[in-house]
Amino acid sequence: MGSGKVFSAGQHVKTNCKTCVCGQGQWDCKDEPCPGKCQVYGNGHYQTFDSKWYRYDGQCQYTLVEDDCGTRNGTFSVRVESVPCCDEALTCSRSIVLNLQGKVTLTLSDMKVTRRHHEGWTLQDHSLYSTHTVGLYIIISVPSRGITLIWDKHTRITIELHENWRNRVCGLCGNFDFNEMNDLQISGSAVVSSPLAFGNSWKAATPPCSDVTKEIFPCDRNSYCLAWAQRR
Ligand SMILES: [Ca+2]
Repeated sequence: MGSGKVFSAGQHVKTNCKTCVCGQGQWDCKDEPCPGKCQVYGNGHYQTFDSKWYRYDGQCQYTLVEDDCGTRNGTFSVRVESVPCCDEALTCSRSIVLNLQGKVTLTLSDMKVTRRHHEGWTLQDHSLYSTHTVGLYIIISVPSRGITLIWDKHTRITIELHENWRNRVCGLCGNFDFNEMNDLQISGSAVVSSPLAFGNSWKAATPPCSDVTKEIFPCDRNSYCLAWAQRR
């Protein structure tokens, strides 16, 4: 594969969403669906599934991604909330709430995962998700739904979705339709707006919480806090 490494026949390699098998001195490659990846880190830096970058620094709970999108028959949602620190203008960590089919709620906060099972939870549902610690990260996998959450136990959260979710999700992570131009769509509307109006529209209904009215750049504030927040 051009890396100078020697592979033996039958060996598999995955690269750029292709799976290649070594056979008879050449590679036989098949395209595999590329998962979508959305991430949030630091003081509200976002990259959507369609690779749109923007900044939105709100202190409420927001929908990062869901498949309800106004249909009232959603099967999962991921909500995030910044946990402020220091002079209260910077984000120290994020608390993340994953709801699966209304059956279980997993809350990632204080460097750990807590779970709450709801009515309708059965023993068979235990295989719905798995939780692993890999190095500094906690990884939640929901293989049957093609959903993976990777959390660094502080501010960085990455969500990976199988390509089957293409154009079937919404939230701060965008709609995953491979077009970054339409990612900042206001909740419940087709209007594309500024990061401020867009971010505010994805605020969770409860508890009550104010809109962000102006963008705050952390460098304007306390330089000690900025350095501290970046280390986290
Ligand atoms: Ca899009």
